[in-house]
Amino acid sequence: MAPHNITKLLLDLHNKNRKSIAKSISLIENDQKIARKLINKIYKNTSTSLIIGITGPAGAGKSSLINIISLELQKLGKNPAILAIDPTSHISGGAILGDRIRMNELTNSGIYVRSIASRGATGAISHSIHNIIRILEYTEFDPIIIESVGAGQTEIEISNIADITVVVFNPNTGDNIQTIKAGLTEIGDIYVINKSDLNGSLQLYKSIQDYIGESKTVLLTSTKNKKGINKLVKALIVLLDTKNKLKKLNSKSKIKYELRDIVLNNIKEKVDMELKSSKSLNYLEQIELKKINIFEAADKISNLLIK
Ligand SMILES: Nc1nc2c(ncn2[C@@H]2O[C@H](COP(=O)(O)OP(=O)(O)O)[C@@H](O)[C@H]2O)c(=O)[nH]1
Ligand SMILES: [Mg+2]
Repeated sequence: MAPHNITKLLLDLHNKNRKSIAKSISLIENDQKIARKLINKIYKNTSTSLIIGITGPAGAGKSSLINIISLELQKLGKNPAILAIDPTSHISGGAILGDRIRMNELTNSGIYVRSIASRGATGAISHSIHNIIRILEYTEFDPIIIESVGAGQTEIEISNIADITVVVFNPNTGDNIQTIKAGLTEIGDIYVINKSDLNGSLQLYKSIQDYIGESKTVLLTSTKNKKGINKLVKALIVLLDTKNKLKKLNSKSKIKYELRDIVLNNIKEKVDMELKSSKSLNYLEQIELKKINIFEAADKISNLLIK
């Protein structure tokens, strides 16, 4: 992209032009070099919004909840944007339509909605997500709501990015205390048992409440019957207010997380390059011929990197 086009893009972004937001996000997803140029220009006006992460198993009702919550937050004067990370979708975007359609009623509301494909490549999404957030911060969306399937199913750990993490369960997907123990119980600020209109939800609610204890909010909701939504919105508003004050305190650990991610990515690129070098290919042959063992070769290649 020519420099004058970046200038134009920046100007459009400054004017909160929708197309320029979409274009910037696509750039971030597809062209790291230009993305970096763009982010450099806006960097000083970012880190300004609160991030709400909504995670939980597929089918729990995350998208349905976000649909309602974001409209409620808007009624209360907030200016939310939504990012849906879909681990099943590919760059072509076919598979993200499900979320698009369900979130359709949002399109006339002014709420910005975008699905991002989580690609297989390690770090790809976590690498771009911070910069996508920056674009939305620059265009003054706040809060930014991120939907992701958790935990461990996408390579990003949403709680490392979000200021507020909401974990959604439902009685349908066979969630029980066992699956719940597997990682999700540590990260939530709010726990939601959705589909309270279905059998088994109350039991699940009680066992999660027992397990989590009094320190965190546990709520029963139904997007179908519009039950429990008000309580959820209220809990979010309270957290948004408190986190706003705490945000400065938290930012160091978040910066460290992203910094580590960028450094790891840089190193990974170097490793991939080195493994393609003639020296490395030579070691590969020697390993195959059992002339050298794999650990010895790995040490030698590592030393090539460090020098
Ligand atoms: N019975 C019932 N179904 C719901 C409720 N909330 C969502 N669903 C349905 O559950 C399915 C998955 O919802 P979705 O929001 O896409 O879940 P996600 O995968 O977590 O984003 C959809 O068919 C929804 O219509 C609810 O409160 N009650
Ligand atoms: Mg969804």
